[in-house]
Amino acid sequence: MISTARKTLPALAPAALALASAFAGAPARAEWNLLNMPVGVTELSKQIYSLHMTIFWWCVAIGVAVFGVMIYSLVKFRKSTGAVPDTSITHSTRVEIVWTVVPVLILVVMAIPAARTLINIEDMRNTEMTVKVTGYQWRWQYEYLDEGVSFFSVLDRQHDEIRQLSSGLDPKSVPDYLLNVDNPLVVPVDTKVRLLLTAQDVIHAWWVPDFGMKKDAIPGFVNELWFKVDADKVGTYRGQCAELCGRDHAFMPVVVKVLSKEDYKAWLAQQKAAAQPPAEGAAPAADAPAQASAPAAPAVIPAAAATAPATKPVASAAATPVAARG
Ligand SMILES: [Cu+2]
Repeated sequence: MISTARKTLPALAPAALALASAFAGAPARAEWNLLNMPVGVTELSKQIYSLHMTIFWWCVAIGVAVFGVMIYSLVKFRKSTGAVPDTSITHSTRVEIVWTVVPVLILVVMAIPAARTLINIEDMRNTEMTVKVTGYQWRWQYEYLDEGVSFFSVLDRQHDEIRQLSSGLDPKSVPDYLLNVDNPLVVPVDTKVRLLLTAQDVIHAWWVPDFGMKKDAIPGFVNELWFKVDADKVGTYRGQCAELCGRDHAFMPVVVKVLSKEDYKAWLAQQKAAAQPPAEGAAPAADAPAQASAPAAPAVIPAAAATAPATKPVASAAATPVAARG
C-alpha cells in the first residue's frame, strides 16, 4: 500500500503543480467562475441565476443538516461506547409522516420561485421586435420580421480555413476560434427581443449562455424565446448550436452583436438600403454580403413560415420535452 503510494505520489506531482498554478494568480477567478453558470447580461439570465443560487444554498443547508445529524449519530451512538439500538422508531407512523411531509413542503416552497421564473421565461407579451431564426446544416438565417431585412450567418471564413486538417494554421492565431461568424445577429440594447425558432433540415438549438437562453429549432415547428439585454451591456455575445445536427455541428456558432438603440437604428437603415434592388445601371451595394451569400434554400422558407402558425399549439406541446433535452 505504502509502496504504491510512493510510486503514485511523484507521478501526481506535476499534475498537482499544474492544478495549483492554474488556480494561482489573476486568471484564477475566471477559472473558478467557469464552475458555475454565468450571471449573464439579460433580465432573464439574472433571474435564472438567482433562482439557481437560491436552490443551491437550500440544497447546501439541507445537505449540512442531514449529514450533520448522520455523522453526529454515527459518532455519538457507536457500538464501542455501549450504545444499544432504539427499536421504538422502527415502523413508527409518526416518523414516516414527518419524513414524507417535510420534503414535500420543501419541494412546494422551491416550486414557487421556480414556477415564477418559468412563467416569466414564457411570457412573450410586450415584445418590441421579432426575429425569425432558421437553422440549416450548418448556418443560421436571421429574418427581421416587418423590416424586410434577412441574412445568413456562417462560420467566419478564416476560422473555417484554419479548422481544415491540412491547413497547418494555428487556431490560436485568431481570437474566439470557431466562435465567430460573417454576419452576427444585431439587436438593440434594453429591448425585449423575441426570436421565432425553426429549422429547415434537422433539429438545431440556438444557445447564447450570457442570455440564459437555449431553445431547439425544429423543422415544421416554431419555438419562441425572448431576451432583453441590460442597458449597460452593449457588446458581442457568443454561443453555439446546442443540438447535435450533423457533421459540421461544431461549426455553426451564434454571435449576437448588441448595439445602443441609436447605433441599431443606423445599422437597420443601412441594411434596408442594402436590401433595396440597385437602381438601373448602378453597381451592386458593396456592403450587402449577407444577401449575396444566401443559398437557394430560402425560397422554401415562406411556405414553411406560412404553415407554421397553424401548427404552433402542437409545436409548443411537442417541442417542450425536446427543448428540455437540448
Ligand atoms: Cu445545428
